[in-house]
Amino acid sequence: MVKAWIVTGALALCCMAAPIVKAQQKAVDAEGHQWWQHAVFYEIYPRSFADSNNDGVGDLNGIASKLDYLKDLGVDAIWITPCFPSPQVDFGYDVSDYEAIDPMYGTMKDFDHLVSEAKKRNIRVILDFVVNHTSDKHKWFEDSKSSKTAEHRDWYIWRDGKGPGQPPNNWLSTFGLSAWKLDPKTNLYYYHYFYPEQPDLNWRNPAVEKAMLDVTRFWYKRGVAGFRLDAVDTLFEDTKLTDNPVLPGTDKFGRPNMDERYNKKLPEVHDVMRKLRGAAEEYGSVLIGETWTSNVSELKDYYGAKNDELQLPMDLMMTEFKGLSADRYRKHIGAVDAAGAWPTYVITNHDIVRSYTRYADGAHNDDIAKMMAALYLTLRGTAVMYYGEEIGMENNDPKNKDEVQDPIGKLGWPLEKGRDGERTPMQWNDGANAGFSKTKPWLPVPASAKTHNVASEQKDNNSVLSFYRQLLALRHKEPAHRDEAILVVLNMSATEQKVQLDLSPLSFSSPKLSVLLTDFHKPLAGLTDALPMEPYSVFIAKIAK
Ligand code: TEU
Repeated sequence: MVKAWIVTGALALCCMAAPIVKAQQKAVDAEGHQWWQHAVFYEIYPRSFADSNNDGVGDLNGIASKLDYLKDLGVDAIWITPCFPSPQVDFGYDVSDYEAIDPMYGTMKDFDHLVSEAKKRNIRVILDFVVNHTSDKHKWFEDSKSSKTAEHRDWYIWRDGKGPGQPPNNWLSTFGLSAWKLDPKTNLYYYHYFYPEQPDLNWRNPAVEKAMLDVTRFWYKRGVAGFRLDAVDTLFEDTKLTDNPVLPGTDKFGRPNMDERYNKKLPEVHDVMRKLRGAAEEYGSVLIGETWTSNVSELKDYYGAKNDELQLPMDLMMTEFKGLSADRYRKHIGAVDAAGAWPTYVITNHDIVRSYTRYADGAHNDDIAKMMAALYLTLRGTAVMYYGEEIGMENNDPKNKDEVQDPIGKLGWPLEKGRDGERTPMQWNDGANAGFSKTKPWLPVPASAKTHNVASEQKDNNSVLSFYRQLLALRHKEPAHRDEAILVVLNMSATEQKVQLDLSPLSFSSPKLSVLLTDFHKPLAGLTDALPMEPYSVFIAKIAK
């Protein structure tokens, strides 16, 4: 029976590693926590959140118009994925100017307005910093490719091919092509880990480092509270260009699998993290990392040996778990917690199938969504939500190749359908285009928008949205400091489970429980006997000794 349970308790029973506290980072509680440790971050994909000018694509004024909704939901900070000028090959992750706003999203004035309106509601704004590559239309790259002696030539990775028609080595782009593209102007190849329109910057060049650190300062001065750093593990490549070992099998693009040992996760990444942290510290800012790691030890490295790298490297490992196994989650969370740093939990984002769709069993979908919310939003650590999770938005994958927008979906169809499905418009109401826009949106809304949308769910006390709001309110109200503990019991199974609450191993011999939140369909009779946990349900109580 116990196997079906995850009992995550006691936010306060563990101690955390002390973060570095610099002059500008003010503690917000007696335990020395910073604001970002208590915070819930909310990721916004600006193309898809709210369309104020009805052109089918979301924008900054759209986001500003929804700040009251976000405040009411209980969000402390928004992370906006790239809203800078971009040819939009990778929907903004191909930046052609780091210090401006793409006109499709508005103006710098709109951005300043968003930051100041957010501030009035005590919501911080985090931007997305694409550190590994620029767009091929960035002026740095345009100059770089113009000649072998151009000022910016060495800002990117240029190499000779091995021979006629042969790239410098066997490295592959994660987006389905070779990682090298021959540029006819100078007859040399440039390296791109992502699309060919996203040439990798040469971070071994101090001029690149300086320019990029200055970009962060530009935004900190405008009131940005920090950055989410994109794809940090791809920053460096082996200078000898050693071929990657080929592994058995093929990937979803039909290419040989590779051990990306020579072009990913090189130790130099950590030097850059330290430098970015140095600049962040000048402004009391926070750095969140897109840190894809294979294990907890790798994740731990991103905090820095002296806590001098990322404050919030995202634990993305849970997003790769298949199915719901209490045992697996319990072990993982235990290991992350035991590592001693401050965890950052995530269950989905704009690159990953929506959590609602990933966990749905067809019979308990909303209950599962609430149960997963209770999991990652009550753990000791920071949580990063993805827009629409709070209303149980599901993936809406393209039905055929012609509908696909994300280039990897076109390249890899049908094994790789691309990421359109998890990027569809936010569902505000049950009207046309889910209330996102008066025009046909850039991606279609699913039929489930009729039931899963903000307006309908606000009226329903049992909706996923109502549960998220209560959960976030609780999170803010009940920090579970040193002498307190909160018990969180989750049933990760499809059958009812009875739990004998024996908290003596946690040194609560005769605990008094006061119920804070449940999502039971039947009222709870009392707490005298074993706790009857309905399928995929949540029970949260305060424990007093
Ligand atoms: O993603 C980095 C990354 O390697 C993956 O998440 C990748 O997008 C996914 O495996 C493809 O299926 C970041 C951004 O989050 C992503 O949206 C960008 O496309 C990518 O960097 C390039 O900037």
